[in-house]
Amino acid sequence: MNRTCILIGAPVDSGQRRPGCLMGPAAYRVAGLAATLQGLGCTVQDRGDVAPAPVGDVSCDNAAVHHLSETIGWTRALAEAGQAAMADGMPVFMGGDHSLSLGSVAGVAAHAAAVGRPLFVLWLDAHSDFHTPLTTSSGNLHGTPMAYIAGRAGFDAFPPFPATVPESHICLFGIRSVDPAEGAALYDSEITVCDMRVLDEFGVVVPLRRFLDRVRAADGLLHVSLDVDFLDPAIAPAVGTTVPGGTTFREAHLVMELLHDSGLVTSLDLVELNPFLDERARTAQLMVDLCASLMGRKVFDRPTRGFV
Ligand code: EXY
Ligand code: MN
Ligand code: MN
Ligand code: MN
Repeated sequence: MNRTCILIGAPVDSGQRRPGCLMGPAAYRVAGLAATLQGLGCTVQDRGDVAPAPVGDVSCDNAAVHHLSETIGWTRALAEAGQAAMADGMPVFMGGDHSLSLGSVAGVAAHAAAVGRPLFVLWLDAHSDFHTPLTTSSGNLHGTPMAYIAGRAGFDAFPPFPATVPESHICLFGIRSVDPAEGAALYDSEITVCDMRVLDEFGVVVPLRRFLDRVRAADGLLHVSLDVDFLDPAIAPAVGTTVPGGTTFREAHLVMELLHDSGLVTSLDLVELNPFLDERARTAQLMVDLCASLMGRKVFDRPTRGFV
């Protein structure tokens, strides 16, 4: 795993209607994300907050969609920042709502294409985020990035996605809220869906290892998108789209620990933290601690002989 972390502030609030996600990057800084990663031996560069590129008026055929130009502006700016950061280390996008992944993954995909390596995406989320601007009824563009990344139609107003991620390279993990239009599109796709039913039945280890084996076999780059609502609301209340029945504290840490052990992760989104909804910063702190597990913090540095 690249030990140089490039922090990129993405105070994006345009992809949904409840204000507050724009405070996310500041909360991660106050919660000590940089110092935590440095304490684990990482080199950390904080490149500050990105600003959206100026975009004129644009429209789409769905009147429910709001803040389209602003979201396209973020997509452009974050794709550029992300592609540049990939050349220097592991970008960590501090959001910001999940519409930021329209840009972050576009930048990472452009880099992957330039270096000739396949890109894989692990989506840790309660939601599938598989709407297009034409199918969303909420009009909230944070529900669309997965469809953009997978090259679905309906994103004409957006910059063309640089290199579509094949569906067989995408894994949705932890999902438990899928709208009918998303479900129909997913049903006909080759995207791997590890919903909560799968995780209840098999735990997080087996399904995650299977996906990671595919990444390794293809010598792929791996982008991880961590939505706060992947976690159960009882441990992570600071998100506007809570869904009961999420992953527990230990399941989430175990996912991060397995990702660390794999050595495969090359970029990371931290999305949907709304510090205005937090309780004494416990969600922000948990997200920082999950990053620490991803970068190698261990409960105990046990000998490799195992536990028996
Ligand atoms: N599917 C719902 C919608 O499209 O409005 C909810 C989307 C929530 C998206 C959050 C970020 O994961
Ligand atoms: Mn606004
Ligand atoms: Mn999401
Ligand atoms: Mn979500």
